[in-house]
Amino acid sequence: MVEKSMVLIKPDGVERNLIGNIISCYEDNGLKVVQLKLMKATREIAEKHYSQHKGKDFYEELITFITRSPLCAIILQGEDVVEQVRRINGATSPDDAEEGTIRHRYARSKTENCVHASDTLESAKAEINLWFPELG
Ligand code: 3AN
Repeated sequence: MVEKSMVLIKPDGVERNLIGNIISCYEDNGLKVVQLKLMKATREIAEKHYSQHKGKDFYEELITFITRSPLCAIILQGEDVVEQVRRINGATSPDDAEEGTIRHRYARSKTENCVHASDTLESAKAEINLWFPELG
């Protein structure tokens, strides 16, 4: 089924001029960019996005990181897009990410790992509403 997923190229990826390379990884796998914008996340949106991590020891570091400079919010569309994007991104930590994945190539740590992607279709819908409220 053709579905949509939400991707963030995080501040580290934008700062290091990796937007083009990262988007190519998705497009080369047949996924289509259907929405894209550069924006600086407010603390409010960052806290909503990472609400399931509130209270964890890395939470403040994560919020500071994701709000420090502009990120690129993208909606990708394609067959089994949620699963595909997570495979293309690779594991959260660059030490665990499989060769050929975005995080294996570009991530520097568990926090500065270049990309975020929705983990289920349900979270994709919620994240699209959060990051692209103007589409509602
Ligand atoms: P993923 O983005 O691979 O789905 P999640 O949802 O478990 O990973 O975690 C969300 C984000 O929180 C990760 N992308 C990463 O930036 C950060 N994170 C997760 N675990 C850690 C950790 N142990 N230390 C630092 N940051 C973490």
